Amino acid sequence: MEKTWRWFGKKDKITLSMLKQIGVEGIVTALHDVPNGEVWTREKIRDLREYIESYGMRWSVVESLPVCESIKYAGPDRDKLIEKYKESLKNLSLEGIHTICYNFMPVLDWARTDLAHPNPDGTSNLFFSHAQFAYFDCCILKRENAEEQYSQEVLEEVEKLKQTMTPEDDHRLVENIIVKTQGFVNGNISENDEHPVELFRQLLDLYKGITKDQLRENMRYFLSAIMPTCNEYDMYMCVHPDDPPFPILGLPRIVTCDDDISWFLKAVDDPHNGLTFCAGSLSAGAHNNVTELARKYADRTWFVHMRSCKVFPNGDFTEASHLGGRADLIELARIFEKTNPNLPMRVDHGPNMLGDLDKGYNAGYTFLGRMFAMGQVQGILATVDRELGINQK
Ligand code: DNO
Repeated sequence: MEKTWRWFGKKDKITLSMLKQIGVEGIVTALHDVPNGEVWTREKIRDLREYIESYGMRWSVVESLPVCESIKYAGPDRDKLIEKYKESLKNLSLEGIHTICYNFMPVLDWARTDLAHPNPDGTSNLFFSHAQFAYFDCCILKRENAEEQYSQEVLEEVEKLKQTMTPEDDHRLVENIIVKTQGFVNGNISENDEHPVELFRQLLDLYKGITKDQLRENMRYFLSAIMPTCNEYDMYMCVHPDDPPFPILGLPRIVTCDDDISWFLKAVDDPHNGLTFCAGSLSAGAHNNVTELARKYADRTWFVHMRSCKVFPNGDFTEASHLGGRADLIELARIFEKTNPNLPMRVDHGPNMLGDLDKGYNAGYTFLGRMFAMGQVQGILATVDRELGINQK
């Protein structure tokens, strides 16, 4: 696979010359300064592409070309926004970029409750706790009837949290769930918003009463509308699985498991409609057999996130070592190398280690942690390639 790295543009503290030194071949990025829903112009795309190329790398994948909420909940302006999306796709193609990662998660792109959950070895990882999330939902957000969605065990944990959480803890939880994990991925809420919880409530209201079937239908509508453009300009759309891969906040999630993946691939049965195989997101659900999913969907996968999660008996999960957890990254490397040794791959997140936390990197996107993971994955790939008789680049 092509060794790529998510880079957040010229303002990223991690520079392209640093990445060149650690074996990165391709860059995964987006026009982070263009507001959601606006057309990406050829000039802006070209400027960034040429900058990346001046460091001897290529712009391999766009992550993400954001799909506006209004397209997801079928707002009155969705057709207008879809036209703009098509325009951006066309401009990217004319600049030689053909792989587009996006997601169809309502409101919240990805969710974690703890961004520095300590490991025994002194590193820390991103973590998701059902009890903390339920506490956020029921006691901070105060979503109507939220309690109905949680098990008795989780609600008992929430009661305990009510006794122990300080205002500072509440603040940190809000930051973790709706600010720090969202802003930098072109989310709806940024560090500059003064009332993130209020804003978040308004966003959730947009989806009031939406069912899984309706959300699926909205995804089918979007994909069908852009497919002629994807065909004409050879654009490979790859949806990112929902992270975590189960419903949260009373909202449906539609890219969480075998049945969901099979549904959206068939709903618009065109090779340009494909998957980002995020082993991290998929392995966070105990219902997923990640290796089987990779075997089944490798031929419609256009981008891979090599990451693994450990799931605890109560469903909480932590981001594991790239050599551990539920996703067997060695077997996944075999499957994807056999299917297409040029498939772009990134290690996704890495642990916080050796001072990463003091640097203020985006949550999950550390330098040393990701570099360490990248070294491990490079080793896996070199071994698998030797096994398969594939020449290393
Ligand atoms: C988080 C990421 C997501 C992902 C988007 C793709 O680290 O996996 O933000 O980039 O959902 O649209």
